[in-house]
Amino acid sequence: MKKAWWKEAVVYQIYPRSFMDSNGDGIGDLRGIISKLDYLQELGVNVIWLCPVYKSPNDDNGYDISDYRDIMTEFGTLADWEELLAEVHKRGMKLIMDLVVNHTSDEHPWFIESRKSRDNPYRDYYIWRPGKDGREPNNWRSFFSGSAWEYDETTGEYYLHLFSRKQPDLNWENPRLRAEIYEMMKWWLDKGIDGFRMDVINAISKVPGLPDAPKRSDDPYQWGTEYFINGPRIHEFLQEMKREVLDHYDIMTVGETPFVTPEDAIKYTHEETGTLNMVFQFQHMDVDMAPNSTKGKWELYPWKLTDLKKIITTWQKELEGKGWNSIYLENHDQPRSVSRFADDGEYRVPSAKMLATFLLTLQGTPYIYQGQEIGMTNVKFDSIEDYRDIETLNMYREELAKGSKPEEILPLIHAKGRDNARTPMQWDASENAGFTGGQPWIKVNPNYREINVAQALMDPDSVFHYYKRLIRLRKEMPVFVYGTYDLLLPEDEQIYAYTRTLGEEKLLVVLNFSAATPLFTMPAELERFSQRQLLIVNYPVNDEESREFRLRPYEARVYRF
Ligand code: TEU
Ligand code: CA
Repeated sequence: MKKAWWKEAVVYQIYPRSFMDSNGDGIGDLRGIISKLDYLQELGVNVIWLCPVYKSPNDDNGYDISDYRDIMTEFGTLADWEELLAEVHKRGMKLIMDLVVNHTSDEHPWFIESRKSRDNPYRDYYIWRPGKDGREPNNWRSFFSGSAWEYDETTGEYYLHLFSRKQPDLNWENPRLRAEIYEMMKWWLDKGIDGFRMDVINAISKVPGLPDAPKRSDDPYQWGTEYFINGPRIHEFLQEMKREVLDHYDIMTVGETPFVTPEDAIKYTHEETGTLNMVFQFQHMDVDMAPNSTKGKWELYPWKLTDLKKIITTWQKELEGKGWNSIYLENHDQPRSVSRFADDGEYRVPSAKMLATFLLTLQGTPYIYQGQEIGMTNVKFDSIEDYRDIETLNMYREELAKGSKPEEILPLIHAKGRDNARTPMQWDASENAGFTGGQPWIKVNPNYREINVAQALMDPDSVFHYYKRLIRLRKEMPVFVYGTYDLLLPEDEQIYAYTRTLGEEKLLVVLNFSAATPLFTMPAELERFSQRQLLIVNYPVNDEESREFRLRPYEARVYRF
């Protein structure tokens, strides 16, 4: 397997709006991030992924871009950004930027032109179609509820928007558009950034003709994913991007690619023939979604550890030696992992450490989402008034219109809503968690008095210090990065155990995903090793030498043989 800096990296994801506010307007900003770089350096991460900071009317918090070459006014200026990049590099860290090119804002100058007339030179930058029998051109559903088409009075046609109506999809069939995107990418790369995270990049090629999706539910609008996910020209477009842009820089790229299988992911990330270094897959994020459901993420479904193992193991084994995994348990679109996959109450601290162990001992590049390193949890606001996320608010309205009651919808939002991950970063126990001196744009999680960075830095047994130790181990021992993964105990519903092997070196990872105390027995196949060392554990131990022991709730151990 080839070595690469981006395989050895540990990435930290920043959602700027909620990270740190430097000027008291209640909104996180670039100077706020600069003030926390020492903290990130102490944690030991070496790449920062910055969610969009470009000019945006913020219909979808920066994922609706109105100027690709400028900074959102609320976040600061281009000069602040240049300083951020320099400060990141000064600390030996790297910076990757979000690249959102499936769509722009409807306030982008291209779209303002495009909607003016049917023969405007920018018309073909977007996807316009006439209506069909007085209705939308097809029955596709938007990710953010309702139709994926919006009627525009000026020219009497509809435009496609897979996300909000303020996020019109770009037309990648148009070579002039593609050339403009590549120029824009080079503009940022020439400033010295270290790569891109590419937003829904596998949705940019749509099936010509944009056919209706099969009717799978009573809804008037249906998921049309088979007509735009991994579409017919996707690899051609990415090969072109690679040739024109990516190949000319020493950078890392990660594609956000919903609905991909391992087979698809290998095509994207293959060491010889791929175009991206790695992708974000979503199969493990769907483990708590009912099979064949038409409801998408908005339902409660109890997940099973054996299902999670199957998914992760398939990805670990399928990509081995061919592509490269990215490993994540949460991000700005997902609930908090400690609430979702473990226990955010009595066992919050061991749970968060157990999940940290999982994240940092799989094969692939790990991504830590802001706040995960202190075990931040989901939030339960009582009223829809306190929510800000467009996906959540649109779903709420749609469900109300269908006759659901608020008390039926709120539990779904508490479990799955994107705002779970978007409450402000909890820096200390002072008002508003030290995030802002003003009124935060979204309420802080009321648990900030116990869960915050100041507390975590002071307590040597905190989740933060555990992450720090794990990150250091990963840096020191190549087996964490390059070792092959092999699953043990495939049928166990409580214990997730696996080995990692690189030459003569072997790790054994034992994770208790339950509040029970199951018995663990050292696998016979490891007995040939004369020496064994407990590298890290999230509880005090006095049975380091035992071949058999009871795991405590959410206990995690990593042994080296
Ligand atoms: O998300 C793309 C995506 O697939 C979403 O539908 C995701 O599955 C959903 O948010 C889960 O609830 C990316 C960004 O990460 C997201 O923040 C943006 O809203 C979206 O693209 C549009 O740019
Ligand atoms: Ca601010």
